[in-house]
Amino acid sequence: MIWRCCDVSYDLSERVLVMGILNVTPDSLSDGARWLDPAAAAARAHELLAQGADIIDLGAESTRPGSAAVPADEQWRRLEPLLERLAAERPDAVVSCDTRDAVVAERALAAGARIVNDVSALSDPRMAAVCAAAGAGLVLMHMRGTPETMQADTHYDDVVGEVSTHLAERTARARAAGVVGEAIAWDPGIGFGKSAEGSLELLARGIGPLRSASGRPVLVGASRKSFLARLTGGVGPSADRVPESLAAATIAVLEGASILRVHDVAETVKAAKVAVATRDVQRRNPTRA
Ligand code: HH2
Repeated sequence: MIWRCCDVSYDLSERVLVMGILNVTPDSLSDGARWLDPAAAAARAHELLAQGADIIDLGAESTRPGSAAVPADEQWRRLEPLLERLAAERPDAVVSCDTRDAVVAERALAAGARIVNDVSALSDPRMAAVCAAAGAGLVLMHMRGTPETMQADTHYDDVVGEVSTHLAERTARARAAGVVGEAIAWDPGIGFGKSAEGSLELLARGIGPLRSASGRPVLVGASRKSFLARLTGGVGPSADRVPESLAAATIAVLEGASILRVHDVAETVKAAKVAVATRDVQRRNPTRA
């Protein structure tokens, strides 16, 4: 299963990619306000790459529950100096831009990003054409509503089926605008308009069906999310959720995920190695009843 991201192609039949999160926002859930200075953000990107990140996911807009949209110009003001530095210092590094705005995606791709991570799965009508023109990788994530409204109703009769139907419809839209199938990855959108139970259900029994339904790699973003703390009684800061996040990453790989979007890269790289080796043994020798 190939994932095509501009001039980079990943064979994700067996390999798992670790995508390191770098939010240049004042208010992101876990790393808000830490990387507002472009020099500090670039140093963090270098650190994530040294820890084994395959991709750096740059976000300039928090999408935590209840958050308001950030204007495209403000997103770009935050992103531009960092993208410029990375293009100069590490042109080989694969950068993804976490944005819902086509104009931001377009500028980021022109500045060297190779992937667009769209948590709204094409809410901007120009987004698919922008990605198609650049040949960019495109992550289509499921969310019901917007970050501002998404937790108002988290009921689903069949969360896996509804996510799958929604992403299939958005994939058809992307393909109609010229995005090649090999550029697309699916993401169930853990925590986006989901109850803690819904997020757990997607992790536990959603990944395989989404991968089969799409024939595309599945990205999972469970890192430090609150549904994990609900399971462990954790009330502390999200940075304390590393063990929970590693457990979720391991489960995601065993369930068939190909891309892990995480804050704790060094730890996840190791956990993913164990999970991938385990999954390979399982694939070669399926358990007999
Ligand atoms: N989760 C967040 C942001 N972007 N993108 C994808 N594809 N999948 C996710 O699960 C996902 C995402 C939210 O996490 P974080 O970046 O830590 O927080 P914030 O939105 O507050 O910046």
